[in-house]
Amino acid sequence: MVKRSIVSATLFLFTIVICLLVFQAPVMAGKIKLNYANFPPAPTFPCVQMERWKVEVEKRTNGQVMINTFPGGTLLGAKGMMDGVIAGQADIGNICMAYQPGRFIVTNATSLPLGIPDAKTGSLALLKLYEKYQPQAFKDVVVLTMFANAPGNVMTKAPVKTLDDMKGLSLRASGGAAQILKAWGANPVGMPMPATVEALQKGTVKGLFSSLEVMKDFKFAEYCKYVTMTETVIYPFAVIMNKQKWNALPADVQKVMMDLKEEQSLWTGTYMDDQIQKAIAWSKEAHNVEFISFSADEKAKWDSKLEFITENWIKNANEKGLPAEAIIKDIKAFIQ
Ligand code: DTR
Repeated sequence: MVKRSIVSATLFLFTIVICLLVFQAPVMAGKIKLNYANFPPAPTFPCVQMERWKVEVEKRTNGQVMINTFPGGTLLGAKGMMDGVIAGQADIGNICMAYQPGRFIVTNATSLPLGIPDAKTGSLALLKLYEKYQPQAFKDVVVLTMFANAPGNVMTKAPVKTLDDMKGLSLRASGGAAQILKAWGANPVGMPMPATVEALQKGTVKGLFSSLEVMKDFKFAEYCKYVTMTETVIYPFAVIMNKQKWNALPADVQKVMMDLKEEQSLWTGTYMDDQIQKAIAWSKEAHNVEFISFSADEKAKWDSKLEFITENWIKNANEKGLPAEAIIKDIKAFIQ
């Protein structure tokens, strides 16, 4: 009887240990926990790439690292992201550099009207530029990857076919894009992307300027029945990590993250370009959106209005002691 009880108790304990090992293994193994902050809502491309990176890092470190993701500004918002990561409020964060044109002068050169054709090209050109010039703006963080959205287009409630149609039109734009809309005669209104839904509903803005995946991701196609294909400028993004947290990581974990740097950039650019195609098809089918393309003459007219932007950037960057012409030349070469 006593022998039977001992056997049962041993079996019971054995089962518990096995269950704990099987079900708790990832938790127990996840010795390093990192918080990753992001500013836009979960379904948008900056957050989709964040989830992909989390999965890859956890997998490639065999559960040694656990990443907790915070989309939608739940840990840090767009403007406070860089300083929040430097201060350690989040271990990792995603910044849109174009929201702070004066802070990231070198990398923001990729958001000049230089003819970057898509997100994949933009993402890799941006990363190459960063690697070559190692800008001072990033001296207090470690860059985990960089990527870009696709070129911006004008999404509106009423059709825009010529520069005359743009005159005085209130359009949402963020960061450096405001001067583009101004140069085209529109009235740029700055606001975060999520606030644009309400602004379109209330009529405070008559449209927006951004990459076209937002037609689907934010359902802007419900309000904007017209898209003018200006195909102008990308926005550069960076994923940055707190330096102390980085220094505390084991070398094998650091290697996993560094090996992912370019791969993640390429993955995100490719994902974004794909989303653009899906958003265009969905906007046409589900919401009957009309896409307006320019003749070569009309396109030249719109582009010529933007030439001063690159000229001003060169002047400003030269004054700051940066090799402005070389940076522009490099971006053009990277695009090729
Ligand atoms: N065009 C910029 C950046 C951007 C493009 N798509 C998204 C989605 C979510 C956040 C930012 C962006 C902008 O208009 O903010």
